[in-house]
Amino acid sequence: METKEARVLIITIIAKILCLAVLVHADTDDEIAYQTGGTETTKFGQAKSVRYLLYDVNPGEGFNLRRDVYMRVTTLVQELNKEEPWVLVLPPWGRLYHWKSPDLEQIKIPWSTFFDLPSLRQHVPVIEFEEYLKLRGEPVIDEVYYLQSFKGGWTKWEEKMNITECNDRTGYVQDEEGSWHHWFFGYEEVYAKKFACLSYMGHATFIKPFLLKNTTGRCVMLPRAETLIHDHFGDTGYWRARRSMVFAKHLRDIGDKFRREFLDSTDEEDGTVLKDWTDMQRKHGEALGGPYVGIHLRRMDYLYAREGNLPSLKGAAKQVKKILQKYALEKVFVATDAPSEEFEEFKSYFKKSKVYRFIPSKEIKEKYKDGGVAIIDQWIAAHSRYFIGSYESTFSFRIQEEREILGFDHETTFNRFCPDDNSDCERPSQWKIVY
Ligand code: GFB
Repeated sequence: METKEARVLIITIIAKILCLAVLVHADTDDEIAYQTGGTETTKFGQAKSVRYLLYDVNPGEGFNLRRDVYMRVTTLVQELNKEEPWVLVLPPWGRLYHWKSPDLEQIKIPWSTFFDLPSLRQHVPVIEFEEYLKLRGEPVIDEVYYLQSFKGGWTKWEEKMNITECNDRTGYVQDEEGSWHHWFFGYEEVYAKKFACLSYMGHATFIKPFLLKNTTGRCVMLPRAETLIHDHFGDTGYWRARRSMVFAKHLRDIGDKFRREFLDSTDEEDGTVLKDWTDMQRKHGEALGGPYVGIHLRRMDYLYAREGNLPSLKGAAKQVKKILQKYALEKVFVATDAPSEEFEEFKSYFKKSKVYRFIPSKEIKEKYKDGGVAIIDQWIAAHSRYFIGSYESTFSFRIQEEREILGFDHETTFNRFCPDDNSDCERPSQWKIVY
């Protein structure tokens, strides 16, 4: 090897080692390997102690809005990491209004049940709540800032925040020693050292200076994080966060098996082979999808929450039949929260075509709960040749996003069921993927 080349090689190796030393360092207390996500390269003069950000969402919100809140919080975590190392602590899943299956214990569910953690970590550093408790060695959250709107609402939108009295009952209770107690995802032993209400109007990253300058605790929690609004909706950062939310492999595998066995659908033939999300950039139309129409037929509480915007079961079947004919397809996959009688009624309107629904085994249900079964439904519906969703359902929106990631043509993705009396209803907004 020539001397010049050898020199270049040595310099490259040293540069790589230096780079790794900056990106990955062990915190002396926690021994946690820390790495920033995405393309950001964080520069710290000295290794600083890792701080933890934990959040929670209004108990009434459903699974798919919670996924959106996660994305907003990751934007904040990315910004914080430009100054000092922060790790996002993932709030355990549980007690969701829509998770009603009897005989299932649906609390303290880790994110790994639903999502692929290594994929999440390629965007921002995250750990499970139980990992945090282990690292910390004590069930403590240092500071809790309960986000709330400004009393009296607002007439002019402006970014502002202020520690104020709590507007409503928060459920946080202080004991004689001064510690604060709450549900804390079902972990009874967890307590907080400090609690305050923070009136807030602003984007997610507007709280960054407050966290950096006005808080000192190792772990800061922000309940009601849905108060933080997206910094930028639909931009590259939004889609990076969304793309990192890859479903857990065990759920994808179950969905893929169902596609293969009942819907003649495989990734190779359908053009939907999944790659590491950081390397995946499909053009619209590259994905063909399996030979079936996928629908999300939201029922239950939606029937009164979106009254007037949903079709009858017969009306929905009529709309599906049109698409089956247009695309020369014979199979329908139904993702739905409908009780079985409603599904049977819907099915009865099809004489020639085959209509399928994923029915989980006892084992799948016990292992992956209602949330896992819903994800399997989303996964199968997302791989269809043509998708029809329900009006303004975040469950349908997430399927549409999944299809954007997979590379489907818009025509086959941004569709919704129209009410019976308006067959020409407005199409859903088209939030197209950007890289
Ligand atoms: O996900 P989500 O916020 O969507 O809430 P919407 C709906 C929940 O119902 C899901 C179940 O997370 C599932 O647990 N669910 C809905 C389904 N559709 C399906 C399906 O096709 N298959 C399976 N397996 N489960 C909003 C809620 O729901 O609707 C609000 O977020 C409120 O809290 C409003 O209830 C009326 O955006 O559709």
